[in-house]
Amino acid sequence: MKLHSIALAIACATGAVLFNTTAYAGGIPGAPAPFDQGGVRVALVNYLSSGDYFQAYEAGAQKQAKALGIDLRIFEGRQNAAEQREQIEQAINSGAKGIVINHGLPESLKDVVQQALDKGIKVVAFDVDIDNPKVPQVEQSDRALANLVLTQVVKDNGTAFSAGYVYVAGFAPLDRRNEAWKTFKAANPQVKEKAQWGAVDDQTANSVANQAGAVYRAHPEISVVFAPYDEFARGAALAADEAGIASKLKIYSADISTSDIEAIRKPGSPWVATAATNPAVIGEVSVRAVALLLAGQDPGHRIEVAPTLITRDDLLKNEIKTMADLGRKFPAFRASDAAQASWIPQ
Ligand code: SR1
Repeated sequence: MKLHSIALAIACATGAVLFNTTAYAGGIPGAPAPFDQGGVRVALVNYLSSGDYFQAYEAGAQKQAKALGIDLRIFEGRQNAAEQREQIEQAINSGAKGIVINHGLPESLKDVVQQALDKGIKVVAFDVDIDNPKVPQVEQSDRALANLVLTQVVKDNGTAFSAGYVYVAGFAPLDRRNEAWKTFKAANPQVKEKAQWGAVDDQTANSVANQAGAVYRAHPEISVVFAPYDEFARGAALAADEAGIASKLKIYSADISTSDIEAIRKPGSPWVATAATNPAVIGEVSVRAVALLLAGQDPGHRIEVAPTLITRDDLLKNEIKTMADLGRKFPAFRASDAAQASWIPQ
């Protein structure tokens, strides 16, 4: 077996994907150590990898890593807390100087993260609260994100309606969005939540669609669905189409991707608004944050990227059909100045 095939076989067995870097493999002229030499090893350990959001996040992380001359090893997420712990241990033993943790269950990660920190490895967490002052937290201002889209809910539907809510507890961004939803309901007592459902698995949209079909049959009075994760919204919309009730329902979500844009733009789509950042930009920010730590610089403890509200009308009026079109209209979808420094190449 050739060396490349052996490396590939190991990567498949461990869930790791290896990428060679080229852009600044020999180091960035004028950058602080260790980036002046290049070849800095960093691991990205995911809890979830399926779905548009996480694929775009990984692509953004890879792009920024390449620009920094980082040798990024990506561990695929399989919604398995024990496996994610093992992957972090593998990252520690592989000589990684930095680790980015993307989602996960805090209780199963805190001690293994401490092991990494004790070995001098720098750690950044995206959307999982490691609760450690040494671990910067990247997030998308989730309460603001939920409030943006709930403001649109009121604009479109007023403050008296029957709602369905898609939620799964235990994921930091969903829990933060849930706080905003609870506050919203308390402030608007005529908003009646008739049903709550949800699933996060490797087929999230289909699982949510199956549940939503039963909910719509049991509660035909539901006119608004708050589904603050694009896979949730995709499932809620699929079930509405299948039940033939798309024209009576409005679905509000979080996140955006080219295929989400296509689904929202579809004639008669019940999915009418979302609040989102560009997940590729969040991946870039996460890698820059760990790079700053490695260079002895401070990215700050809370690194927030502000979301933008996008309505179906915005997409149609501005002929936005892809994420690239969205970036042309909204600069926040092109780049973020979070965790930036003059020596970091874009
Ligand atoms: C299961 S958690 C899903 C969320 O994680 C990211 O924050 C995305 O915004 C997505 O909505």
